[in-house]
Parts: sequence; structure tokens; C-alpha cells
Amino acid sequence: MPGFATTAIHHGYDAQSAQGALVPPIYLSSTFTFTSVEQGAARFAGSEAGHFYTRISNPTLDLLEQRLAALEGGAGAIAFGSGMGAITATLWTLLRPGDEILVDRTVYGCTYAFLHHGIGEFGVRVTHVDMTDLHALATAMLSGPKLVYLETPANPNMRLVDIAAVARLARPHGALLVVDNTYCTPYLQRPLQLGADVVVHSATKYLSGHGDVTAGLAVAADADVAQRIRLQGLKDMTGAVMSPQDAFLLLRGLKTLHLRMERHASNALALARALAAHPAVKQVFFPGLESDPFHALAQRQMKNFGGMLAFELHGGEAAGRAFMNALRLIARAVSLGDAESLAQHPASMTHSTYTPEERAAAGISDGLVRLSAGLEEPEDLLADVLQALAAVH
Ligand code: MET
Repeated sequence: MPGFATTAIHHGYDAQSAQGALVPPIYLSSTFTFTSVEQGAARFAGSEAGHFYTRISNPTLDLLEQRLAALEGGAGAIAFGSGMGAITATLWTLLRPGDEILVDRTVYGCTYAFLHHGIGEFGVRVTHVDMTDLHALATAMLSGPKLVYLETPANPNMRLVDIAAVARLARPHGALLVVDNTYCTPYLQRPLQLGADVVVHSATKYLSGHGDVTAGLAVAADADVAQRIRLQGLKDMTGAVMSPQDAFLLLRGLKTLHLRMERHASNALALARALAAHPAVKQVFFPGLESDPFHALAQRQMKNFGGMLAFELHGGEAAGRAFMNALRLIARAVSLGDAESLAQHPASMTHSTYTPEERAAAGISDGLVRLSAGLEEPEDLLADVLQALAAVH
């Protein structure tokens, strides 16, 4: 198999299949014609391969799906209209009333809302356990959860979970492991190789990388699981299909993913070190710092430490707000993985779906500030952070 960048640039496309076009064309057609009514029936029955309606499959989406499946090392991928489309379609497919889903202590706010106010109201039992504590996880597995779900690093507080260790505990119980790999992308971390069954992504973030796409993807280790997510979760239960134009932008973004991730990571490390050395800063959460409790796990599990970090100021939430309002270059915005650096306040923004008590239980403090390190010059980012800290201090 060719290396990562070669796969991201070439996998699955033969220019001669598209009149020699170097760049794959966009198939905007919502429907596909049949040479006979029998052929249409065979495509609907699944006995003949071929596209028939873009909500189910489309040549541009198909190429993107093949490429991401190759990068993640999966048997099949499914493209969605958002990260939440990928997450909800996957969980609607793999869970039934009466099942239990075991979820790590911290997850993204809308994932939490879907679990507790969406699928949790349809007879699925949602249990949280701190998956950094493998003894607690082993005990929680005894109740027989159908599915285990985690993010690593977790949004927004940068807790890391040992994917291989969780997979080893989940497998003997027959539980499927689903990992949200949005923060890392397959360039930094490949959960399926570590024993996960399904990887979900918000492709809005690093995979597209330019802040101009809202999209998601799920990748399954097993082709049957991928097909079930497509036919139940996508086709019937959510209809959350990706647009072919967005698939085109994603195919473009993927070509530079390896280069972008390295710069995001070096910028994040520079910001984390500067913040950690500043007297106004109480704590920095970034696995690239030698002092971080997850540093050793990150070195084992990730190729580099990624572009996301979080921190708290001694002055708490008020100081965090003042810091964010003083930023001049770094934008105040949710989302992540864009060329532009972004700062946001999880308690009032991305994780405002939790009650204050739930946030405390999940380890998300009110003073936490989340930064997505962009691709700008590190000196300019450092200057902005230092002037904003000076404004607070
Ligand atoms: N998932 C994105 C983030 O974590 C967007 C969040 S708020 C609707 O920033």
C-alpha cells in the first residue's frame, strides 16, 4: 500500500475514467438512469452494483469514501452532511431499545445532547464512565453494553483515552467500539488499527481544513457494518447525505492534510509552551507538554500531538472572557481545524448543551478556553496570545 500522502492524493481515481481529467469531476446528478426496468430493480435489490440515487451513493461521494476508508484502514466509509449526521446515523444503526451505550466522561456537546435528549429517549441506556480509568471501565463492561463510544483527545478538555486498551476490554464482551477521530484525523491516529470497529468524523474540521465545508464521515472495519450504516442510518433513518460539491472540496482538502497537520501541531506546541510559561495561566491541557498526564500515551498512540489545546487562567471564567475579547488575530469562533486560529468558550458555546452540573461531572470547567491552532506564522499567533494575556493581567 502506498504511503499516507500518496493515498490521500491518488487512491481510487483513474484519470482515464474521466476523459483524462487530473482532478476528479463532480457528479451533481441526484438520480441515475437505467438501461431497463430490470436493471433498476436489480440496483434497488442490491444484486447489481451501480448508482441509482445520490442519497444512497454517488460517484463523487464514492471516491471520497474509498479514499478515507484507505487512509483509516477500514473496509468501507459513508459520507454525511455533517459530523452529527455521521454520529447519529452510526448510533441509530448499531443500537436498539434496551441496549446500553457506554460513553467516556467527556464528549462534544451535541454528541452529548443526542445521547441524552435524542437516542436516550428511545429506550437506549446511556452510561458514562471515565475511560482513562481502565479498572472503572472493566467494571462498567460487566453490565453488557452493546457499544462503547469515545473521543481522544476529548473535546474540549484534551483527556486522552488508550484506544487499544479499551478495545481489549470491549471485545470479549462483544461490544462494538466507536471512536470520534475528528481531532486527530487518520494522519495522526488510526483507531481501526488499534481495535476500534467504527471511526466517525466531523469532516468540517481538519479533513476539509478550510472552513468552507460542513460534512461528516463514518468508516467501519467491517464491510457489513459499513453497509448497514449506509442502508439504515443514512438511507432510512437520517437522510443526512453529503453534497457532491462538498465531497469535491474534501477531496481537495485531503491532498494537503499531511502538510497542514504538521503545521497545526507545531503551532499548537508553540502556543502551549508560551501559555504554560505565563504567570496568568493556571493550567494548559496539551499532550505535547512533557508535564501533561497524557504525554506518554500521546507519544504511543498519535504521530504528533495535534493542533488543539485548552487552558485556564488564574482569574477563572472572567479572565478567560477578557482574554478572548482581547484577541486581535485569533478569531472568536467555534469549529476547529481551519487555516485561521480560533478561540471559543466551551461552557457557553460548544458544551452549553450540558447543565452546569453535567459539565462539572464531565470535567469541563467554566473557565476553560479552547484554542484551535491555525496555519498562520507562529510568531504572529504568539504575539496575539501574549498581548491578550497582558490585557487580562
Ligand atoms: N463541533 C464543533 C466544535 O467543537 C462545533 C460546535 S458548536 C455547534 O467546535
